[in-house]
Amino acid sequence: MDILLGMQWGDEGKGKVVDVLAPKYDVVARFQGGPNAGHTLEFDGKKFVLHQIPSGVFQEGTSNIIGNGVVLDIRIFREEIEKLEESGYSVKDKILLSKKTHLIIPSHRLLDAAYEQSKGDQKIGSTLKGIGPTYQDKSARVGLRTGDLFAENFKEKYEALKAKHIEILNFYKFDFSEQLPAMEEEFFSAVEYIKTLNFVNSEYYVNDALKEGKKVLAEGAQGSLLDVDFGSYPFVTSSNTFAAGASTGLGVAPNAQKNIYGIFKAYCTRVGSGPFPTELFDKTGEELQNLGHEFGATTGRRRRCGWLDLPILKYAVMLNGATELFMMKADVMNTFEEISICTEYLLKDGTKTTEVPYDLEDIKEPIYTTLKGWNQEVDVKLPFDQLPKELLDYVKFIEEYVGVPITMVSMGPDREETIMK
Ligand code: 2SA
Ligand code: MG
Repeated sequence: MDILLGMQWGDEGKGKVVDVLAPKYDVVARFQGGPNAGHTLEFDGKKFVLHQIPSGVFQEGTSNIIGNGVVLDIRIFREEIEKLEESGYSVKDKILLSKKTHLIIPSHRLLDAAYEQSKGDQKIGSTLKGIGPTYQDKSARVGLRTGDLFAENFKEKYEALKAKHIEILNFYKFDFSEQLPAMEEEFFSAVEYIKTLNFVNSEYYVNDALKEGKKVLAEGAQGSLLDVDFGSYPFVTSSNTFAAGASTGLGVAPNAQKNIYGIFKAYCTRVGSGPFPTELFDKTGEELQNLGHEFGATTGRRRRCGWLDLPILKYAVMLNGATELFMMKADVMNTFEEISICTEYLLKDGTKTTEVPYDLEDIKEPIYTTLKGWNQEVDVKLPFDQLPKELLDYVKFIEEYVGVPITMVSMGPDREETIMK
């Protein structure tokens, strides 16, 4: 099994890469996260944002799995499927669901909002999709799974969980009376719809596929710095976003992993709160934001922007065992005369380090190396080794620092704007 992961704070361009790679795979599987993800795919002049549907869905003959490690909002899921079907893409039959996937119920979303509200200026900047509360219930062993939808007493189980949530909402004095009924109506209508989809024992399905020699791609969501264990805790999401998450989120043993593709942007972005060492608050930051159209694909929020951070990239390479890297959105810096890269941190105690510290807030400032920009439009039809010298120098500098080859450079959102080594 191969795994594709984000090496930064999400939004590295994973959707585009899966779409480019998908023709090589028989199975594409999501293993963590949920509707907080926004994977953007562009082809034939059309743009699609997938939140819960795996990005292999536009390929003929590909099975797309929602793994046990995912948290699923069936209302959003249904809407996504129906929208694609209406635009003429038959996707319903290409999707397979695990019965062990946890359900995001309407009150999970309300809890997400209540928790964020209670945090004041310590907000995580959650997408408010109910991700945290759903994983919380999973760990607390009170959650509901898609397999429960078929139980005769599903309504009872649902009401019991909702009652617990309402107690907490009342504790936080969170007013939910207006929103909840409409959300529930949609939810129960989606329940009937979801039951008509294809359910499988996905751990058997994926392992059997591997045994038969089929190619499986695990599609990560968010990024390594949002991982609940290794990210900038507590400003993280609630799942394991790094490579090991693909094992727990699909039931595939660690020794079955082969290629691990690490996706990173030629610069950095972060949406939501939390530390971001190379964040730029100047004109360059604004330029990256504008030229890169850096807005959240799920919430529309403005993404914070900054220079590429190599200690972080190297940390992500280590945690994930990345075997190759894909550099995305290099075209955004086509007009830059100079490009800075962070290679080290100066800590508040006066020492320097190339390691990611326990608390990113301990960093006083990043130390940069400045390289010459390529400062030109790049012909996307060029072979890799004929790319502008400064762009190749940028690639080489990163490769030497992190010790893993960059085998693809993306120079635009379209499938065609992809240069492979
Ligand atoms: P949550 O909703 O509980 O998982 O939020 C916790 C933190 O994780 C961040 N997070 C993300 N960061 C980048 N991209 C994500 N997906 C969307 C996208 C985000 C959007 O593709 O653009 O549209 O805003 C994503 N999902 C979660 C989040 O900002 C919190 O910091
Ligand atoms: Mg995204």
